[in-house]
Amino acid sequence: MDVMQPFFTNVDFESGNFDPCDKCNKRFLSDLKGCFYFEEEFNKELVRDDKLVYEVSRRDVPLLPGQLQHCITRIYPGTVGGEFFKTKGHYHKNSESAELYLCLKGRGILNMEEPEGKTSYIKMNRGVWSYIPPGWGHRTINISADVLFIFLSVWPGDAGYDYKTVLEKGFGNIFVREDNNEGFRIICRA
Ligand code: S6P
Ligand code: ZN
Repeated sequence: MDVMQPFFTNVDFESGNFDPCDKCNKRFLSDLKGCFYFEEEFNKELVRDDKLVYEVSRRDVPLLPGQLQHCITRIYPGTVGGEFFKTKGHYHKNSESAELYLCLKGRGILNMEEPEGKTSYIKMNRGVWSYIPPGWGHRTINISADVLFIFLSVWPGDAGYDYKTVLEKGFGNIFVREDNNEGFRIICRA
């Protein structure tokens, strides 16, 4: 039987550079259709400039129980009508799969929601290591006006993704910029 070889990745905490990178996914505004609260602003922004919103860099790890998927996500600063740039967000298909997020740089929010509608969020800055329990949908948000938000994730090999539920139901809490550019406020959709 073939034995899987140990391996490592070089991670630059400042830039989020991930080397070697087996899969690098770039998500542009056009990939986030239906994710932002201010739809009219989203459409206008898209015509102006289909900006890069975030990038995910990962190694190839078998999608099997016992394996650990891991990656780096870099979310750029920006807003759509005041709502901060964010990831698409997902539940894990295997709802028994938890996940860990460690913030390396910047200021962000880990926004979570579970199927009954309970909501929770954690403020992330360098050194904050957050635990997403099984069953919670999750999405991350860059709340800085000018700095990348970079975090590292680790999750079970067989977790899988469910993007559909988040796209159809959305999340209850929407994070928007305060007028003074310093912080955020929350719009509750429910
Ligand atoms: C995977 C983990 C992260 C996200 C990444 C992008 O379980 O939660 O690696 O995939 O932050 O977010 P999304 O919602 O586009 O997959
Ligand atoms: Zn996840």
